[in-house]
Amino acid sequence: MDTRVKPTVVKLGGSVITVKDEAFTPNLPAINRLAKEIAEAQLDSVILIHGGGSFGHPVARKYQIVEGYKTPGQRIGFSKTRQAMMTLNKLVIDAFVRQSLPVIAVQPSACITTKGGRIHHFDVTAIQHLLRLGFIPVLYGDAVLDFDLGFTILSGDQLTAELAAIFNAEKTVIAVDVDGLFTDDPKVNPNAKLIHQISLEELKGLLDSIDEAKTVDVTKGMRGKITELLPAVKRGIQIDLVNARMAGRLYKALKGEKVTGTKITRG
Ligand code: IP8
Repeated sequence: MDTRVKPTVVKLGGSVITVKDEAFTPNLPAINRLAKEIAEAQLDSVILIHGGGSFGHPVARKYQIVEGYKTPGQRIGFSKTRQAMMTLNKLVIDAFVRQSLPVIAVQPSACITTKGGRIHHFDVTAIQHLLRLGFIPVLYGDAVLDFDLGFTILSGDQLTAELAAIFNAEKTVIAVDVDGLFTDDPKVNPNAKLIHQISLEELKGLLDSIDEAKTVDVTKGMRGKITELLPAVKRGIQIDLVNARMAGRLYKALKGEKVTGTKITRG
């Protein structure tokens, strides 16, 4: 039990672990492969977070959970959003246990309260204790209680940045369904180039030009993702964006090997 080990924070994007445009459809081969890649990386300390994909987002959108409590009819939507996330979380947990990784689900809505959509109170006692014992805490974007809004949606990305900062992460790897950040939208502009490395300053300039994902995400696609991650970068935590649809990229990023992707650094 070594309390000095800095954890690696890994976020598995919902677009990787689910089939994004088919409601409640997990991408089980991807979940199993990613569990295997993380197991093979043999890291000393890991915190895992996953997104909502086609589980959390469609339900949250239908009941307008991110906007907060307005009508009693939304309450069942809050329950269903939480239930959808627990269902997806169970699939993730099952896959990791099959790889003999000691994962423990930590329910974000039970230890986090937000204020105006931002994390306000976060009881990390259990996560701290789990890490000390060598477990892998697994959290996820969730429907949470909010001091101002009644309730809202906490994105896995805000949670990732917060955990990386609180636990002073060794590094943070974000597994997405694209190769990384591009100079322009590669689907529209064939001359768009992958940015291999970018500093905080350069990133701020680029942010305005990043197109919002045209998907059912209630937590705002790529621009939202990067904006959420900025506080961790500001604290000097390196962020690696890799395409986890491609076998082996997450593994390489975890091991610090040369890999196609975008490295975001403070300096
Ligand atoms: O997919 C949001 O988490 P994200 C999860 O990381 C829900 O943005 C409940 C929609």
